[in-house]
This record gives sequence, C-alpha cells and structure tokens, in this order.
Amino acid sequence: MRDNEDVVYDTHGPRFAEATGSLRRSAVVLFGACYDGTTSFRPGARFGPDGLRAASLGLETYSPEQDLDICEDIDLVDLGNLEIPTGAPAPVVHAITWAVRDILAAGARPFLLGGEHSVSIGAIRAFAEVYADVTLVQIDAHADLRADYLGEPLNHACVIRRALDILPSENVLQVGIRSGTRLEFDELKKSNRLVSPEAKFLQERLAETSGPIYLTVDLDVFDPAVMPGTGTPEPGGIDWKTFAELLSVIPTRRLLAADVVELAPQLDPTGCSSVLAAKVVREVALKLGLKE
Ligand SMILES: [Mn+2]
Repeated sequence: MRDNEDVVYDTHGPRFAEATGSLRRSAVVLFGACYDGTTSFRPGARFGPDGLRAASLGLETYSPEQDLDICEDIDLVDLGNLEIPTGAPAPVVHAITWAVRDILAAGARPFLLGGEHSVSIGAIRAFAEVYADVTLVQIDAHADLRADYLGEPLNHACVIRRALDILPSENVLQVGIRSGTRLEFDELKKSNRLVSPEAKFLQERLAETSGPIYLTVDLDVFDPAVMPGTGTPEPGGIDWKTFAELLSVIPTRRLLAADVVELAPQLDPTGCSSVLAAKVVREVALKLGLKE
C-alpha cells in the first residue's frame, strides 16, 4: 500500500498562469493527474493538465465576470503533476487521495486538474473524510452511476456511484446530465438528484444543504460545438454563459474543493477547447480562493 511519502510532484513543467510555489495555508492548490487509463472511447485526457497550462498563458488573469484577478486577489499555487503510475486506476486513485489529504491538512483548498473523471474519486474520498457533510455538485453530460464498467469499479463511468458509496443521496446534485442508461435515468428521476442546467434550479437545490461544496466539472457538459476536445462528447450541451451563471449561484464561502476533468487537448486541433477549459479553471479558482 502506498502512503503519503509517495506524494511526489513533477515540478519541471509549466504551471497554470505561471503560479509556481509550495503548499501553504489558504492557498488554492492546483495539481495535475495525467491519467486516462479507463477511457472507453477517445483517449487523450492524460494531456489535459499540460494543455490547460499552455492555454492559461494566453488567457488574461483578470475575470471581468467576477471582477477578480487570479494573480492579485487570491493565493494560487500550481504544484505540477502528481507522479502516478499508468495502467489500472486503483493506485492512481490512492495517490490522489493522499495528495488531497496533504493539501487539506495544510489548510489549503485542493483543485485537481484531470485527467479522466476517475481521478475525482480519490479527491472526493479525501475531502469527505474531513467534511462528512459535503455537498457534491457534479456538472457533467453523463450520469456516471454504473456500479462498474467493463468489470472496473473505478472506471470514469462510475464516479458518482463511488461518491454515493460514502455520501447520502441528498448531498449529491447532478447538473446537466443528458446521457446514461435507462437504469441510470430511472435512478436519477427517483432520487431527485438530477438538476436541469439552469442557475435558478441549482440555486434552489443548493439552499437545501448548508455544508461545504466539492465541485466536479466534467468538461463534456459543454456542447461539442464549443468543447470537441474531450473523450466522450455528447450533443445538446451547455455554453459558456450557462456555465458562468451556474457557477455564480454556488455560494463562494461554501466552495472548498474542485476538479476540472476530461480535457483531451489533441482532439481539438484549433486549441479552442483548451482555452475554454482554462477559462473554466480560472473562474473556479477565483471562487475557490476568495473566502473573506
Ligand atoms: Mn463524467
């Protein structure tokens, strides 16, 4: 079994918005998990973290929507990419669990860059250890409710099922879901977890809980017209404006951890998917970083 001594980062590459530095209290701590070992359709999410960083260099650090700047108004650190093995997901999920435990123990706020969606499993587990009353907000095209997929319980299609192993159903909100099996949709309808991707609905549902929020953004929630650079594109998705409105109703004081997953930059030769994804990271980081 790995332990926290195995939490090692590759510090040689570029960082998001050139935010180098070390783990410290109150910082928003980015780290990459370059993993796409369970991808079932189009691989390439392992290049997501570095694609996000490359795109961040062409993006303003100032957000007009939030009137905040990631270099001036929050303490942002990008630790680099977590060293993880290729192959089966279990050691990867385990390493990410330890990495997020370290970040939370330092009093900082974890922000994981995927990688495919299975990387979120480790981060959600570590967060729920510290915050048992967590509300998990999933913004995604896919239900991700399979017990296992192709025999693998840590598959990217099982992320929310694994979260439901440890969280009560009423603490999970599934926003923008438009793809899944009949069984998954039957469960979504019965469980009341499905939230239409409109800010007013998300706001209403978030008012039913009061604990800290973990936000997981699977970029395939966006329409393939604006986000073709992802492993499992699904027609009928949201645009930037809808995403910004959804984010705006998440109470800033409650948002304590996040991940953005499933960018496969090489699947979009225009590079626009990476730019959109980097803008998502900038906006989420600002919300995560502003607490006073
Ligand atoms: Mn997903």
